[in-house]
Amino acid sequence: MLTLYIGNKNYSSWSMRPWVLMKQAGIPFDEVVVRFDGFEPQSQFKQRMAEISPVGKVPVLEDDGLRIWDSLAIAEYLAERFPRRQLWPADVPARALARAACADMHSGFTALRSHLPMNIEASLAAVGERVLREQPAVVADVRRLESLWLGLLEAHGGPLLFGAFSIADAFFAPVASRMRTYAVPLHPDVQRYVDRVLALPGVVAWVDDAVAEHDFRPFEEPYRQAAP
Ligand SMILES: N[C@@H](CCC(=O)N[C@@H](CS)C(=O)NCC(=O)O)C(=O)O
Repeated sequence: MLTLYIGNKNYSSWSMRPWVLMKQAGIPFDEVVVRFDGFEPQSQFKQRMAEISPVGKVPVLEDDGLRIWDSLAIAEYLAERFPRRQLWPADVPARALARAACADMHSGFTALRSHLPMNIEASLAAVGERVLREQPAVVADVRRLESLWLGLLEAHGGPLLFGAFSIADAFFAPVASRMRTYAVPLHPDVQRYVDRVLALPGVVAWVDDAVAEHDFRPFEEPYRQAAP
């Protein structure tokens, strides 16, 4: 049995990716939530994660004693372990582009990630409007995402980035959630893609759990002062 170690569902965008991937692909697993109480070395989170991962971060996937850290490595492992689930596109060029898109998300879009952190239960339209007004780098990230998604949707005919659900959609699911939280205005076709991602059963299941968490973590909250 697979075990996935994750952080708080409301905040942990990196945990969301493999969790959604496995749920959506029908891969059974147990989850262990390691609650965020801070990322200082003395925090319970870091002390617990130090026992599980060499980098002390979530997510970590455990399979029969093997522990894999890092969301992208986990996705690659799952694709190899469950080849029939076709987690990557079957076509070689499409697969290469799907990997490029995931790697891009994994290492890029830093302005968007830092100014619009994932906060599933929150509705922060006014913050989104202000950030887009004051942070040209965030606008540039959103525009680049739009053009990446539009190009892939057009090339593969939708409804998801590579036609059927793939790792790429799981990797962009936290971004789709940010678009909703911060009410980011989007090209209509991009908005439809975001809505489709947010309606995937695996994403809905994660969002439902996140909303039920009721675990306000001040250090993850640059924009809200107190629990709703
Ligand atoms: N590149 C890593 C990033 C993992 C990551 O940064 N996870 C956050 C939670 S969403 C974390 O554990 N942070 C703890 C820390 O920064 O010490 C991945 O893709 O898994």
